[in-house]
Amino acid sequence: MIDKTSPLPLYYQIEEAIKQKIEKGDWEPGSMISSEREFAENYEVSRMTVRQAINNLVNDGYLTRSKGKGTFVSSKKIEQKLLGLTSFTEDMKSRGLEPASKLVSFQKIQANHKLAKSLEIQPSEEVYEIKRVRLADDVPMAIETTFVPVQLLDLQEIHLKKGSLYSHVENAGFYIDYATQSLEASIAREAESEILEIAKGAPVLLIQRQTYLTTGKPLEIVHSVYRGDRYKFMIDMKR
Ligand code: 16G
Repeated sequence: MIDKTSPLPLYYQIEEAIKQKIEKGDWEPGSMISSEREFAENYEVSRMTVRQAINNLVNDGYLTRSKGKGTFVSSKKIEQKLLGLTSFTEDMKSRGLEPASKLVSFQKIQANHKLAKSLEIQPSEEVYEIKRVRLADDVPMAIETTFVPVQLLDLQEIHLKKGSLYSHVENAGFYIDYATQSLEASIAREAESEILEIAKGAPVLLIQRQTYLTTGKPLEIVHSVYRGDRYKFMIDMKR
């Protein structure tokens, strides 16, 4: 309940009360929450105060606003451990979610200097450029642009539309060894927000991965844009 004599701001107390209901599971993901007016009446505060609490919870990913419909409890974020080197297909399956890909474009391009250096090939050698939207249970999670040297293996649309790139690579007799990866915060640009079905300017995570085979050769360079409201990356640390 709200304590009006507390030094804690009212909006913060409301925010915490709503957060608790979501975290305890009293309010299920996907359910619609009361209107600002109803909250204001229940808590006997102004609508401005309620709005501030709700805005913060939307920004933190606990709630999602749907234009003309209302405000809903968000789905739980996918927690991804940054430990094993796994594929999107494996990650989703291990959570009981159905992975899928929309192949946006697939072409052979000539590597520019930077790409050639990272993939350890000669500049102007060909690379596959693969743009995919990755979905879990039909919900878009990430946009991925992958570069793979053409001389390494044969890739066809079919391998990318239905299957997993990593499975294809392994079925072709390669062993994937390790990767280096970076993560940084950003905001969704217009085109990205449309594909990911989020608001323009919503938080996203930019992830870059460079993966190596056991032969020591680079397999891929991947630039991805992950939805900030659906993903949480976890790292275990030991002192
Ligand atoms: C993940 C990897 C990506 C890899 C893809 C293969 C991250 C940030 N990226 O999305 O580098 O190419 O899996 O997925 O985790 P697939 O085998 O399902 O096609």
